[in-house]
Amino acid sequence: MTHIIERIWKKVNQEERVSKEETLELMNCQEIIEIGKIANFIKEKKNGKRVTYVFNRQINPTNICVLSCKFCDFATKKNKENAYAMTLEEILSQCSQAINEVHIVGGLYAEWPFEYYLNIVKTIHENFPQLQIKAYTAVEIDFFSRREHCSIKEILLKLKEAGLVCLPGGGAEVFSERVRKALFPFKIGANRWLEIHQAAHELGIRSNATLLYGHIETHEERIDHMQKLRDLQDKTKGFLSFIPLAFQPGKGNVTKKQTSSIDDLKTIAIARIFLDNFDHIKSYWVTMGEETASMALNFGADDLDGTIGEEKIMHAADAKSPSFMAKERLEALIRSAKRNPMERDALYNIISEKKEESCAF
Ligand code: V47
Repeated sequence: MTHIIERIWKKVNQEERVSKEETLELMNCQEIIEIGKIANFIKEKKNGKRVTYVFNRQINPTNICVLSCKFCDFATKKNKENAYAMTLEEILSQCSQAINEVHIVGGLYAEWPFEYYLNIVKTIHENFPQLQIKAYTAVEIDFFSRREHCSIKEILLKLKEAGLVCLPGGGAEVFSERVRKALFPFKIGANRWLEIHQAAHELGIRSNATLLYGHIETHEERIDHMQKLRDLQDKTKGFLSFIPLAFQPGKGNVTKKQTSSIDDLKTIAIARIFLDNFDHIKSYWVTMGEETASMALNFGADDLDGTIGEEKIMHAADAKSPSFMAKERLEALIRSAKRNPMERDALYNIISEKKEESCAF
């Protein structure tokens, strides 16, 4: 066992915080199984053998976007053949009583006033009051606030009143000015993203956080990103989960290479070790693929998102995974990792406990 693994085991056993420098050393260490064991130890201490999943539907109301981020194959312009903008009726037709969460995220469409984005939340909430609405990334919230000339707090309060329960974690990409300038120069940077999530937490709106990795970022930039999230979580305790998103190369404008399973598992495990104040680490099968996503449940992840309905963002970038998953398939993937599947809602409340054969692993 290398020195760094021994040091991390010691710290974890003594419930001491792991530093950025140690985490970087871990990221460069080849002992992937040992790293996984440490992460799994932490995961089991936090939430035992259970792995949650959500019966949800992703809705992307439009792909028309004022931004032109170099890495994004989903966004387009109004005059393009693939451009679409959904009516409220079309959006409603994607909702149903059966699901527990809708996850709404889309382009920044200049022709839609904030009122329309607000109405999406209001209309869903009025028609499906039991359905939890997770909507709009910090990038969209910033767009609304600038166009409406009102504060982030006012925008968030209106959305909350309309029925929004939490914010998704998108738009964070990687908190590096170097990467922002190269890949998404017109999108908000780290400080604004963090300011918006802090404002949400202060209003009692929980949120998630993502990291887009596997493009041009360095290991150090990945850890810096997690450090900023850990610092904010210390202040607010408002984050629900952390979701590493493996980059899908799509048209190949940024890189032609897909991350390896080893990199995916290491990133999940390191997130579990470093983000000691996050309750949940999500394994996102859309970007990692089913097999790696299931393996990640033994590398520190405690949640497998979700049934989804029809995933569009990663599939615009040619993701090889399916675009939706049946509940039964999700449960089977969780069981194949020798974990106990439990359905949750958007806020991670357990909906039903599936007490099948308990898993000794
Ligand atoms: O912000 C865009 C990313 C995000 C690509 O909060 C890409 O529960 C990989 O944030 N390859 C949107 N990623 C999706 C997102 C999300 C997903 C699942 C759950 C939650 C949650 C949030 O997708 C964007 C961007 O970082 N993205 N293009 C791509 N080619």
